[in-house]
Amino acid sequence: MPKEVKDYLRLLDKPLDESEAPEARNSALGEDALWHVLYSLGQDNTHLTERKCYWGLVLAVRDRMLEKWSEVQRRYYKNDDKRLYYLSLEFLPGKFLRGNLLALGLENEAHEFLRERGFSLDEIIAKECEPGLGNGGLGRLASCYMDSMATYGLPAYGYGIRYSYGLFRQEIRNGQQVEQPDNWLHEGTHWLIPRPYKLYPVRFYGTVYEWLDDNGILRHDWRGGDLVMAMANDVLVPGYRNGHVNSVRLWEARPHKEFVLSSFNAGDYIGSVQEKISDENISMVLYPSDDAPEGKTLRLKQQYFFVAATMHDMVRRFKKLNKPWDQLPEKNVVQLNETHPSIAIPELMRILLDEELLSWEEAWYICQKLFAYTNHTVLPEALETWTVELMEQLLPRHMQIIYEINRRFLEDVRLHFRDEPDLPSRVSLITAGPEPRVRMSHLAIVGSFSVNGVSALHTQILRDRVFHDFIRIFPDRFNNKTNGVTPRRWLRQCNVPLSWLLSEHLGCGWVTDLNQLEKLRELVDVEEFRHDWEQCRLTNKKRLADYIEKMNGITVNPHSIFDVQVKRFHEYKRQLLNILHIISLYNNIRKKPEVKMQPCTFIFGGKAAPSYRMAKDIIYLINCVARRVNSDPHTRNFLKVIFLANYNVSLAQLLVPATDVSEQISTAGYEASGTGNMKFALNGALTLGTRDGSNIEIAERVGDGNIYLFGLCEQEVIDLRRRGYDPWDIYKNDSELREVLDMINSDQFTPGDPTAFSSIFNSLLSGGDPFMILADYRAYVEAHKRIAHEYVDRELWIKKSIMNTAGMGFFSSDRAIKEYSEGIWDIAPDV
Ligand code: NBG
Repeated sequence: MPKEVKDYLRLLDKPLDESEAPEARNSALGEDALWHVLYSLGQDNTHLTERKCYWGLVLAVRDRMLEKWSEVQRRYYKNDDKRLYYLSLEFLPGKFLRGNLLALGLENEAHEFLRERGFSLDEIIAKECEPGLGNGGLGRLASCYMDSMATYGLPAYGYGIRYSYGLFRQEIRNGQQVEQPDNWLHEGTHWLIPRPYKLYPVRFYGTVYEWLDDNGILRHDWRGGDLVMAMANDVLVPGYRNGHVNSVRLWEARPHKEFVLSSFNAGDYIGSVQEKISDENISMVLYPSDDAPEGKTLRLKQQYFFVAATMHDMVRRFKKLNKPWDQLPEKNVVQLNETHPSIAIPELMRILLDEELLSWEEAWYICQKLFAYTNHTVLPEALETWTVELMEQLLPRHMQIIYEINRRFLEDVRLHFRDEPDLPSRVSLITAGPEPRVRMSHLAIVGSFSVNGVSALHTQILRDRVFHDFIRIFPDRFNNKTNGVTPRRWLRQCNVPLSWLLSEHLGCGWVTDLNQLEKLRELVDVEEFRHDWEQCRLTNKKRLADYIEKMNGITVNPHSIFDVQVKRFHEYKRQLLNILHIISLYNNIRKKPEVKMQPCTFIFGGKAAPSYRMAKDIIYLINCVARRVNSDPHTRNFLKVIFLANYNVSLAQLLVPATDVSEQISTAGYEASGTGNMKFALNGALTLGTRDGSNIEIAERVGDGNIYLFGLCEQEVIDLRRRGYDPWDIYKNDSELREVLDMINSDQFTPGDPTAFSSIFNSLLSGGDPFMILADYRAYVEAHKRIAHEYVDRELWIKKSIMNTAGMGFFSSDRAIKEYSEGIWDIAPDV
């Protein structure tokens, strides 16, 4: 293909494979879109606007997915497939239109339809709104997994909550984070299919009554309290070019009674509407905390609300089959994404015991064969617990069941571990003390047949430390499933230039078989290929530079190193380490202006939980440093610091393909896996990382020479802490670092306000530096020096970049989902 044509297509962002023949259908996509503008939207379709075209297209695409979806559902019943229920309180699907067009092979047609009417697909997609129904890694992982399940053809359903407000929209005002509501449904969305007839009651509070059945067995009946209705909304998830469509069912809270008639009659109009408002509150808003639970009643209500509706749905489908109950786990498996949905275990027990009148033994046998639990964090403060008092109030029957599960479990433990009198209290589902709490992770472990971690190191830490006692009790229950990311969104969709280049040389198979990227190793020595590789990267960097110019009003040099750290703000992720190093770079340039430095653009993005003071202070520090550095005429040709507001999936899609250096610098032992690291390396960025989470596995696959690992490993972090770690020693001995810290502890970055960052300074020194930032500082600086040195050698750098992409096949979510389905779920594709 002549070069000019290639470049032209790159710019146009046109579809890359000619095999994209749309599925046979009588009418064209554009015709259907026009039809929908008139008949579904009820608008004149002779005068088209961008908005009308968008929604018309959405409905036409949806039609095609629905046809496949209903076929697939019928097949599940006909083939009597075992089904997977993936329960997650968070999903972060990103924008829908492009991904769905790509999966169905309709991108070309949509493009033409819009072009003929004077609109552009890219521009329309830029305006599409993104549902932020998750906080970060956990929610995005759930969406990558839904994509892979559909592409693999698994009989699977996602389940979650249709929050009216997703994670807050972040604005930066005077350098500080300001949270704004994310009203993503303000204009409605046709990607959600409401099912007003799929409506289940969910109970809260109330009283448990006891009665004796015909066999003299004590039975329980939970009655009274408040009822809320759960209404289904389905989002369709198409597989990639395989005619398979699954769905994610998101529950929306609806008032049980539209109006409470008695108060209405008494003239209390507001009072009667009040009840409606508080019922709907349950699905109103996503809790904005990542890696830290929010111990509020409403959060527990959300958890039970969605779990109760989901178990109801599963039982309803199972009952249609007329099979005995012991077949429930043969025909279904439930994956709990973190402990958030673990109330499902006592809820299913309640259904089987109280409604289906099974014996405890039968019910427990079923549960233990049905549930599997994924743990995503080792932070002690993030392990979820609820007070017994709240549970007893809100879910009295479930609390009784948890007591009974615990009683039987501890009896067993005492029997098998007679010489360890402390063990029962350590593994108990309920803590001792004046305010006893239910440990949700213990409930999830005891009630599941599988417990998995999300990277090799993380699973090892679960075994050695966090759940050590349980390993001995349930030796076969624990396993690892290293996370993965979908190549459809994280390469094919977000990096069109590189996708072109890959398909030209390797064919299109890599999109569903990422191991084919291995073949890139044969191309590293081909000069023309390296040249094209670099051109692709430059195209992406220019696109990002344009965005930065537009959003932040700052010009950045696309030939500078784009060094990116985007993720939630958390002390353990150590954005602070990054900014400390930037300040010292700044000092060096000012002191030695004669030394020519490789220009560098440091880019940050991410949200802090609104109540996490320290994380917000760090955002403020970065912005204050940015303001100073970017406006300093001595340094601004060499150093730029950019904070991009409102980091989300769409912004990640722009950043990932334009990044040279991916910062993955958590304190070793703290990041369960990370998935951002995978997206960057897949797109040819080089990782600067600690030996933490899946960084270790990335290094194994891309090769030690193609990644910059630095700092203490997990064991060294523990050892140093045990030996006694004093950050003051480092402060005293490292003059460069001391200067940086003293600047933070003065008004250098906040003229007139010398105490703005004293909390940060204090935490790093008198606070003992809990995340070992100073301990890793020197090693981090040295790694950066190596990077600046090697980046200049373009041939070397591009080879390393190619070797990164080549080695990332393993980190496809397709691989992860295959491992889950073979190793845990025991389900097979139905395609
Ligand atoms: C996060 C971890 C990440 C991991 C994702 C997905 C939570 C509770 N955990 O390291 O911090 O990549 O889960 O597994 O959000």
